[in-house]
Amino acid sequence: MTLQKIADAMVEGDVETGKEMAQKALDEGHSPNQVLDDGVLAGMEVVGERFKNYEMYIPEVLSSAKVMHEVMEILRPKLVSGEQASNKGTVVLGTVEGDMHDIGKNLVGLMLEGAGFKVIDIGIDQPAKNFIEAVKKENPEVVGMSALLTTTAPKIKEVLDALEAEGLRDKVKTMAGGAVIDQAFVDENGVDAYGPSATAAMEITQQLVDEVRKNAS
Ligand code: B12
Repeated sequence: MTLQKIADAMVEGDVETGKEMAQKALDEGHSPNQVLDDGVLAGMEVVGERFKNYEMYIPEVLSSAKVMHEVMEILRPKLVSGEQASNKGTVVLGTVEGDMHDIGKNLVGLMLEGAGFKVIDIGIDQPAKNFIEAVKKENPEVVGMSALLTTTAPKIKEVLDALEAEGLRDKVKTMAGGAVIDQAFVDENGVDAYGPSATAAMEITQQLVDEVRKNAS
């Protein structure tokens, strides 16, 4: 089945097959979301498991990430539809300091853009001061933080503390996600919302934007 072949190509780090099968899946009538969920993310799940069990190592995982990137280039125009409503809300999005993982963050950004939000992606390995700078410059309703390592999760709290210190904590809502983040972490650290997936991020962002706008009016 074509979607399975995309997942296999992800695991094998086979860019050409990945791209070919993604195009074929779309031609066969699979929706871009199906290709994403049952092809790309299904493949990434296997990669994650194998990495955890030392059956795959960093260079191989990077090859899988490359396949994902290339397939996403095919899906991007289809996921980011015409629904670009500039007034829907702005999100500053970044991976916290010391953390280089960006696949999940990029996916969240892509889906949010697709849903019509303006996304300011400040990138990976971003210290709290860079989040603050972006908030001052872009005046977003929402700040989204990604962390995938036990060692970098505490950096989320640093961003929150910096927002507080700068008197910005009441002006924005915050959300966080990534492999080591869960509802308990978010509750304990005072983040406004936990985003388990890019799909969830779309709904959460809408709720947070609504809350900020309600409080401001
Ligand atoms: C790919 C990967 C890498 C790649 C990253 C490539 C890249 N460009 O991102 C490479 C090979 C570079 C890498 C390096 C390392 N990694 Co790594 N990596 C992974 C892996 C296999 C997959 C992550 C991924 O991309 N998943 C796919 C995406 C789509 O899912 P996601 O990230 O979870 O994102 C989704 C949700 O979480 C959510 N989300 C994510 N962010 C946000 C943000 C917001 C605001 C919201 C709302 C939602 C949200 O939505 C996303 C989309 O649905 C994970 C395994 C895992 N289970 O996560 C390990 C993993 C995260 N890595 C791990 C480790 C240990 C490392 C290294 C330390 C390894 C080493 N010894 O050097 C280094 C650290 C480098 C650094 N300083 O950051 C561990 C972390 C363990 C821990 N508890 O700390 C994991 C869990 C693997 C494991 N089980 O051991 N890694």
